[in-house]
Order: sequence, then structure tokens, then C-alpha cells
Amino acid sequence: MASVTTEIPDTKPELDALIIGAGFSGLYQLFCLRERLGLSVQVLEAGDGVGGTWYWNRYPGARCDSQSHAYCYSFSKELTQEWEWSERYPEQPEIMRYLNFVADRLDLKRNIRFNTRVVAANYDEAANRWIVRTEAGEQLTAKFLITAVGCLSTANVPKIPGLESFAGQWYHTGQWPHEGVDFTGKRVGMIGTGSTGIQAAPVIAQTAAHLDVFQRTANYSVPARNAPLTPEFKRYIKENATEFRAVMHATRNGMPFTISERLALETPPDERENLYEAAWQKGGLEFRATFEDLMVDKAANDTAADFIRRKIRAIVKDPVTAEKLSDIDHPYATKRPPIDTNYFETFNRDNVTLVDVKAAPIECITPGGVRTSGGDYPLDIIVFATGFDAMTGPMLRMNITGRDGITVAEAWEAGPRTYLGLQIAGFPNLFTMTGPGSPSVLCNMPVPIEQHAEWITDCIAHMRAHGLERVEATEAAVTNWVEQVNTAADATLLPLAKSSWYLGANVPGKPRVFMPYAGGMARYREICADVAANNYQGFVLSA
Ligand code: NA7
Repeated sequence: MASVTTEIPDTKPELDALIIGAGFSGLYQLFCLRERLGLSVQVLEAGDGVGGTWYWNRYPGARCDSQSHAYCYSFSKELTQEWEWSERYPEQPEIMRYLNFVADRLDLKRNIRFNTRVVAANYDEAANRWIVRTEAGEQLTAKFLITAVGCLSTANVPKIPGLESFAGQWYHTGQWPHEGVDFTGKRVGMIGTGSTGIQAAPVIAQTAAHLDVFQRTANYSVPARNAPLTPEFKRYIKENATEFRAVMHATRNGMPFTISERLALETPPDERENLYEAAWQKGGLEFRATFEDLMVDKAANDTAADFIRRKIRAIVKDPVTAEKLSDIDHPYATKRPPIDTNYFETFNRDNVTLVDVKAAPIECITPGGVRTSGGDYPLDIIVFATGFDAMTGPMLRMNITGRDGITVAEAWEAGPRTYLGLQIAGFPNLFTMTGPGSPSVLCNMPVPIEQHAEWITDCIAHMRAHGLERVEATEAAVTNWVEQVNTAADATLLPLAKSSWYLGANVPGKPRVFMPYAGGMARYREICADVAANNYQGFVLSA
């Protein structure tokens, strides 16, 4: 175990709280602690602006899959009324404008240090302080440390032999150049067909000379049906903001729509088909809400999966390509379900080829392109849409050391272990936002983010009111919560997707543990409220 590092002298004033990350969660946590509790707070952010995940994910077609009127803060009537979204789903630049609007409107930037990457954080037990070190060698200390580092911020670039020899350019979608990439006249290869690849391919294909899409696992996707918002809808969402918030708080996924109470298997086939068709025409993640049993009953799920496969075959003209695109090995929505704008239609273009790398795997990258066991693909640009070391990656790379010198890597050796996704045993006064054990990525993210920030704020307020200095989850509470997270996942079909990043299966060597809490956001909110009402049951609070 690493020893606690305290030898570098303090150079900065004592802070009440340090927050790592200036995305959705860090910004709201800063606001809560500064404005509601009057704490001295500093946010440390690696990028040179706010935005978090959206600061880095600037790939072509980057757009949120939650509808814009739900993908925003809902705690402030003023923010809701003053901001106006332009499209049904917000595009990356618009989300950046929104977060900058919020940061400026709430005067948050004065407490954010940009271009500041955290490389280590150590808990000094004697002083009851977190000592945080930055890449530049600075050291800051605070009583509370809150990681607001996002779930999808550690890029997963597969270790394909020969990448260093590639004579062209390569990019990971999560580390996209701010100046953009010009694909005009280029032969482009895109590896990965998750939500990101499915958004990017249609846009890249518009300017590239040729696009090869390297598909390992075929994926379901439903049309997003993105469009500009009408003045009537803009007015409607403002007038009904309170009602939308209530729906988002009451539903499993924090979405602004409810899940039907109908069961797919108890609906006559003709009627079921009509309901799927209506949901397909409406578009978006709401397709998953067509029937209540889609995520818990494999036979019910098969009806949705079959519907989407038939749609793919109807859209894609070349029967061999259609077959490969619809040969999907997992139940619908057991991997994060993408939504798209013309993804399957893109394979009808003359300049787009689907390369099945399950049948003929990638062997290496050569100076000239990608070599599979089926042949060579000459390329000028490779785009890695290969996802992230999700949820645990951002925590593990910060070298966090808790009480008695234990590191997060050691505490999570067999998979992530948290209490409520909010704390790790052995790491007093460290709170984690939307990490493993939180409903997190199974939700429309601003909903769990607001809940976490408010819960953490209330906990710190409680401690101050009672003269308490330390809060730490017990090992027993963590063990119990890990069991509850497993039980919640096992009650659904989610674990059936064996290569899902929810399970950590996309990163070689990562423990296979279902990471987010699948019991639903509404239930989770109740559990957290009960814990607080029962004197923070499962936490040890001490003076
Ligand atoms: P995902 O969903 O993890 O998708 C990554 C894709 O990359 C997926 O199709 C993978 O295939 C593929 N992949 C990964 N490594 C390789 C290698 N070595 N060879 C071939 N193909 C590979 O990441 P996204 O960025 O699309 O989406 C992440 C989240 O962002 C998304 O879920 C939303 O929440 C927003 P596989 O399925 O593993 O066979």
C-alpha cells in the first residue's frame, strides 16, 4: 500500500471542499456548496473550459440522446425560463453554450481552475484533510473531496498492434481535436458501432471519399427524429417545466416520459406491431418504454428486437450488409440503446462499406491502413469510436489514497465497491458523483446529478449542524449495497449483454461487475432519503 504523502508544504489556503471536474455535476455541486452552505470551494478542471464529457466529445454528429428539455438542470426556475433549446436533441456545441450560460449566470467560473489536472489525492488522517496534487506540481487541501469526473471520460483506445506505424492520422472520438477534422477526399476507417459510431458514421460519410465501418458487434438503433423545436413546443416546455420535473423524478430512468404499463406478451400481435410502429415513427429512447416488460422478460424483449431487425433489413438495400447489421447477439437495450439519424441508410451510399470484424478480426494496423484476417483496408484516417473505460476509469487514474494508505485501485480490485455510489469505505469525506453503484448512466444524467449534489450538500450541512468532521461509509454498508446493485441488475435482462461496458467487458482485464444501480432512479432517491432520515445509516459520522 502507498504511504500518505504529506511532505510537500501547503501553498494554498485551506478550503472546505475541492471538486474535481467542471461538467454538469461539478458545476451544480459548486453552486450548492457555495450558495447554500457558504463553503469555500474550488473546482479543478483539466480542460480549459466547462463542459466535462461534452468538452472532450466533439466528434462529428455528437449529440445527446436525451431530449433537450430534459437534458438540463431543473433546480432553478430562472435557468429553465431563460434558456432556450433549438432542437429536439441538443448538439454538442449547444450543450457547451448551455453549460457556459449556467456557469456565467451563476457566477461559477471564479471558483474553477481550468487547465488543472489532478494526478493524486491523499487522505491525511491526522489532519482530516484531503491533499490533492495537480500535474503542475501544486498542492491543495480541503476537508471534503468530491469527484465529479464523469463516467465516460477515460478513452478506450484498443491496443491493436502497429498503430504507432500508421502513416495517416488517427483520433479517438472522446479526445477529438477542437479545430475539427476535415474528411474531404479521405479514405476513413471507423472502428466501433456503439452510440458514438452510430452518430458519427452518417456525418463522416457525407464528406469522406470512402468510409469503412468496422463492426465487431451489430447494434440496435432507433431513429432519433431530431428536428428544430417549434415555438409552440418551446412555450409548452416552459409552461410545464414543473410537471416535466415531477415526471423525471418519478420514472426509472429520469426521462420526461412514462413507461407504458402494457405488457408486450399480453398485447395481440397486430396491436403490438402498431404500437412499435408508432414508437418507431416518434423516435428516440422512448421506444424502450413501449411496453413495461421489455427489460425484464426475454420473450417480450424478443418482440422489440424482431421489430428492429425487420426495420434494418427493410432500410438496407444490400441483403448481405443488412444481414450483418441485423445479426445482433444481445437482447434490445441490454447494451446502451443508440438512437440515430440515418445510420442504417448510410450503408446505402456508394462510398460506405460495412466490414465485419467479428467474422474476419482486425489483425493489426499497417502504415497504410487496417489489416483484417480477410484483407487490407487502405486508409488515410482512422476514427476510434471504441468507447471508454467507463465509470471506474476516471476514478482509478487519479491515484486516490484513503485511510491507512489504501488506494481506490486496491479497494476495487475485484470490481467497484461503493455505498449508494456516493462513498467508498476507507475514504472518509470523499464523495463520488454518478460513479459505480449510482443509477448514473442508466438515467438521463442531470437527474441523478442533481440528486447526488443535493444529498451530499445536505449531508455536509447535517455534519456542520452537529459539529461532525468526518463521514465514512462502513464496509458492511458497502457490501450490502454491492449486493443490492447485483440483485437489481439480475432482476432485469441487462446482464445478458456479455460485451457491455456496463459490465466492464469492453476493457481487457477489467473485472466483470455490473456497475450502475438498475433499481431505478425513483427507488434510489427514496433509499438515499431514508438513509439520511435514519441518521445516515451505514455511514460513521464522527467529531
Ligand atoms: P461503446 O458503446 O463502448 O461502443 C464501442 C464500440 O467499439 C463497440 O461497437 C465495440 O464493439 C467497438 N470496439 C471496441 N474495441 C474494439 C476493437 N478492439 N475492435 C473492434 N471494435 C471494437 O462506446 P460509445 O462511445 O459508442 O458509447 C459510449 C456511451 O456514450 C454510450 O453508451 C452513451 O451512453 C454515450 P463491441 O460491442 O465491444 O464488440
